[in-house]
Amino acid sequence: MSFRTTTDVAYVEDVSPGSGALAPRAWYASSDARSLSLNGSWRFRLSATADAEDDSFAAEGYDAGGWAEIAVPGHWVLQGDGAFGSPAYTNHLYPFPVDPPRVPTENPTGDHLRVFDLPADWPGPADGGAVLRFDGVDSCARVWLNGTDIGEFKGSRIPHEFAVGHLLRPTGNVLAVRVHQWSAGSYLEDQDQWWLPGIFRDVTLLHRPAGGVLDFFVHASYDHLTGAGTLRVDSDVDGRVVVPALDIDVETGCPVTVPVRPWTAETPALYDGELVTEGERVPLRIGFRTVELADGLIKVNGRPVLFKGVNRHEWHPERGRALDLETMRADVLLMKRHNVNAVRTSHYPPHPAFLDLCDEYGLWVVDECDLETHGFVEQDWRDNPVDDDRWTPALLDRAARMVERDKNHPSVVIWSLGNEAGTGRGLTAMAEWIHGRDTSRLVHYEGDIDCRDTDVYSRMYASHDEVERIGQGLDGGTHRRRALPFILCEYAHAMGNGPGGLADYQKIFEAHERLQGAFVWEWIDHGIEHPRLGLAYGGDFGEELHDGNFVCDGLVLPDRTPSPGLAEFKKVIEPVALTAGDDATLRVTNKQDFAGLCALAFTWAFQVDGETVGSGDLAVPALAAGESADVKLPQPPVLAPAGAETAWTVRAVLAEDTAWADRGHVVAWGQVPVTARALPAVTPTAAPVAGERVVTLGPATFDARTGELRGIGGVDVTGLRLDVWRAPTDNDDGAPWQSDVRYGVLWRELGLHRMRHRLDAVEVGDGALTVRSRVAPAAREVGLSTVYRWVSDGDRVQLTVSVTPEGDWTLPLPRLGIRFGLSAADRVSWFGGGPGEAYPDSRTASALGRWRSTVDALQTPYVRPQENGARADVRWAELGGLRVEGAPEFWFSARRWTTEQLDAAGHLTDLVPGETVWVNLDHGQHGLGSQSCGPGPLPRYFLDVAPAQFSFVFSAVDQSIDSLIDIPTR
Ligand code: IPT
Repeated sequence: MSFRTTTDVAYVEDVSPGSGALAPRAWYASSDARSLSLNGSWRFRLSATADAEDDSFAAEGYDAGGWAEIAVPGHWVLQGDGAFGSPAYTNHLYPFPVDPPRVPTENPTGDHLRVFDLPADWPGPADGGAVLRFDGVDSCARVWLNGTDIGEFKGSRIPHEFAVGHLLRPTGNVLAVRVHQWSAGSYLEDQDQWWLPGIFRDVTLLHRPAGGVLDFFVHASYDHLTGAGTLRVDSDVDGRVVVPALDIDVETGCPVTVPVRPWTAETPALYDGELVTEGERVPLRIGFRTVELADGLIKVNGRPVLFKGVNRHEWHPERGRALDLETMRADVLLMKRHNVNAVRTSHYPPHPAFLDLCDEYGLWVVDECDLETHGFVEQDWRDNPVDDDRWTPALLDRAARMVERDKNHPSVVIWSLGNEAGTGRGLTAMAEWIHGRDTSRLVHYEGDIDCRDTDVYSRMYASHDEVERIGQGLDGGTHRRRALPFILCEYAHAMGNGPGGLADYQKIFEAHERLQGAFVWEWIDHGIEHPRLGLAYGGDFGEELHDGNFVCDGLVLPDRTPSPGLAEFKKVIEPVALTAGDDATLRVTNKQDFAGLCALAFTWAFQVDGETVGSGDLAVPALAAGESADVKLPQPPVLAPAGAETAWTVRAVLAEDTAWADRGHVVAWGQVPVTARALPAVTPTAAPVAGERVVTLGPATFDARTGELRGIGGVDVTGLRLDVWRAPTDNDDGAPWQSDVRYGVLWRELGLHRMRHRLDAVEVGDGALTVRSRVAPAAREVGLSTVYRWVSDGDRVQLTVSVTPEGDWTLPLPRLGIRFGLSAADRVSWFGGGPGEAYPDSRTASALGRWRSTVDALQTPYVRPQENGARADVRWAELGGLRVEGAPEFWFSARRWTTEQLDAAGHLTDLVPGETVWVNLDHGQHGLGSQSCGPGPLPRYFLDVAPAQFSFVFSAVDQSIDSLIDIPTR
C-alpha cells in the first residue's frame, strides 16, 4: 500500500528540531537597528489535517480575501467563538495515541498569511540584511516569505530566526506560516496545561546592519570580598563596551574590574551600558553577581540564598499563553508585593520580556527548558525520547535556544533541563552542554534523583517530615547528592482552597542551611473565560480525555485576584519577623539574605477590642541581613478597661516609593497580645415560658414541639443545628492517584454529608431549655450525641452545645459547629481574624482586628466551588440584626447558598443566591493541607472526633447604625 499526499508534511513527524533557522543567540532589542513588528491581524484558514491544503497559499498573488482573520500573537482555539476548534486540557496524558514520533491524521493546521510593506525609511539591501524572528509558535511551523520556503521548526516556547534580507522587497511582502497543532515536538511538550496551538508570541522583522551585533555574552561577576565587579562582554563581532556610570569603555572580550553595587533579587542594581560595534549599538542592562555552589550551598555573592518562590506558567484567561507586557508586569508586581523572591518558569522559557522585568524588579529565576515527556510514565517510560539518541539533537537545540536567548539576564541563576521527563542520556547531554557553555550558573532537574547531572538536589511535594530529614542530612542518597543543597521545585499545591501547611514548611526551611527554599505550585489558575460557565476548566470543551479543574491550582485566580493562599504566603515569607520579644519587647529579625532594613519604616498601633486607640512610629535599629534585636515598645496609650482585649500591632512598611509598590505598602507585620478578653457568659436569670406552640426564653422563641430556635428579638432564625459537613475542597478530595487517606472521599462514603438529626428530648426547666438529639448518618453506627442548652438573662440568650461521640469513629470531621439561616443579612462586622479567610493550617495572615464586609465579599470565588470564606478566631460577629459572641472564639462563615448547594456546584455560575443567608459558627475546622497533589494536613490540624463543648451568646442589635457605614468590599 502506498500513500500520496499533495504536500510534503514529513517534517511534522520528524524528530529533528527543524531546518533553515539561524543559530540561536542572545535576544535583544537594538538601540539603532530598525525593526518591524508583524503582530496584528493576519488572514487565517484552518484545516483538519496537515496536508489538506497544498502550499499555493504561500505564493505571491494568492487571494486570501475569503479567509477569516485572526490576532497574532494568539491561539486560534481561543478565537473565532469556537469556529476554530477548542482548547483541551490534560495533565500528563498525551491527547493522542503514544507512538512517537507519529501524530494523528487529525492534526488541526492553521495557515496564517500576512502581507506587509517595509517602512519607507527601511535601509536598502546594501545596508545589511534582515532576520525574521518568531518568539513562540505552538507546536510546529513552516514558513514562506514571498513564495520562498525558508524553513520549518519545532520548539513552541523558544525563538527561531531566519535570514530573509535577500527576499524582502519594499512593498507587498507575503509572509505565510503554516502551523500544525501536533508534531514530533508535541512529545517533548507534555506539560500540565491547556493544549493551545498558534503563533502565540511576537513575530518581528529585524534589520541587521552591516557590522551589526550578532551574539554576545555578558559576564558580570561580583567579588563580595573586595566589592568589585568584573565585566567582560564576549561578542561575535568586535566592538566596545561602554558603561558610563562605571566609567567603563573597553573592548569586547577584555575584562575590567571596578567597584560596583551588586545585583540581588533584594537589591536589583542594574547598570545601563551599551555594546557598540561598527554597525550597531545594543543596550545592556548589567547586573553584577556571582552564583556558585560552595560549602554544599547555593551562594550568590558569597551568601546562601533562600528561595521563596512560585512556579509561573504564562496565563491569561482570554488570551491563554499570549501575554502582553502589562500582564507580565502585573505578575511581577504582584509577586514583589507579596514578598515572593523567586520564580521557576514552569515549564518552559517565558516570553523574554518577563526576564527583563525580573532583572529590573528583582526576582531570582530558575529558567526551565521547554521539555516534558510525562505521558510516557503510562508505559513505564518505554520509548521516552530523552533516552533515545535520535531525539538528542532536538533536546540540545531546546537547551541551546534557551541558554543563548536568556544568558544575559542577571536574574537567571539556575538553568532547569525541563520537568517530568524521566531519565535518560538526552538529559545528560543537555546538562553537559549547558555546563560547558555557561559556567556561571547551576543546573537543575528534579527527575535526576541522584543528581548525576545536576548541581541541586530537587524534589516536589515532599512531606514536612521528609524535608526535615533532608535538612538534617539524614536522607541518604548518593555521595554526590548528600553534598548538595536542597530545594523543593514544587510544593504546597495551591489548588482551590489552600495550600495549608506553608508556615510549617517555612519553619523547617529556616532551621536548616541545606534547605534553600521552595516554589509553590503554582502561581495562577488557568481558567478560561467562558460565556456560559464564567470560567472553564478541563472537560468544559467536551474533551475526550481531561483532568478537570486540576488546571486551576494557583495562588491567584484566573483574573489575577490574589487568593487567600497568596495572602498567607506573603505573611509566611515576610522578610522581617515581628514577634514578641523578652520582657514586653518586640523582637525584630531581618530575614533577608542581603539587604539591611533601610528601605523600611516601622509603625506601632495599640488596639483595644480590635479598635486602634493609638499609633505612632517605632524606632528600629539598623539590622544587617540575618540579625535581630529586641525593641522596646512605647507605654500603652490607654489603660485597658477591665475585660478588654488589648494588643500591639507592629508593621514594617516601605519607607519610600519603590518600583513595585508605594511608600507605606505593608511588607511585614506582627501582633503582640497584652491582655486577654473576658469570655462572655450569661447569668441565667430568665426562665423559659412554655406556650402552646412556642417556648420563650428572654428574647428567644422556640418551637415548643421540636425545641428549634425560631427567632431572637425581631430576627427570624431557621434551621439552627449541629453541622459537621463542608463542601470538600480539592485538597480534601486529594488526587486520584494518592494512596494515602483522602478524607473528602472517605467523609462522603461515611455519609457526613447526609447526617440525620434525631430528636430525643425537649426539656423546659427552671433556668434552661434543653434539647437532646443524636446526629448520625444512615447505615452507620457512629453518631454524635448532641445537647443544646439555652439560658437567658432577659436581654441575651446563650447556647451551649455539648457533643459526645458514640461508636467507632476512624475519621476526623470536616467541621464541627452550628449552622442556621437568617432571612435578611448583608453587612457583616466582626472582631477576630481578618480580613481574609483562614483555616487551621493557613491562618498566619489572619490579623486580629475589627473587620467589616458583606456576605458576598466574604466568599472566595474558587473556580470550582468548594468550602471557603471562614474567618478565624472570631470573638463576636454581627449580621442581619444578630450579634453572636463566642466562648471560646469561633470560625465564622456566611453565604447565600447552603453547603449542599456549594458542594453540588461545578462552576461559580451554578451558585444562585437564595432568600436565606446561611451562617456557620464553628468550634473546629479540619486543616487544608495540600493533598490535591501533595501531603494532607499535618496531624495537629486534624479535627479529631472527641467530646466538645462550646457556646454562643446571641442578642438582637440595631442594624440601622451599621447600614450607615460605608463598607469596603474585598
Ligand atoms: C507536577 C508537575 O510537575 C506540574 O506540572 C503539575 O502537574 C503538578 O504536578 C500538579 O499540579 S508532577 C506530579 C506527579 C507531582
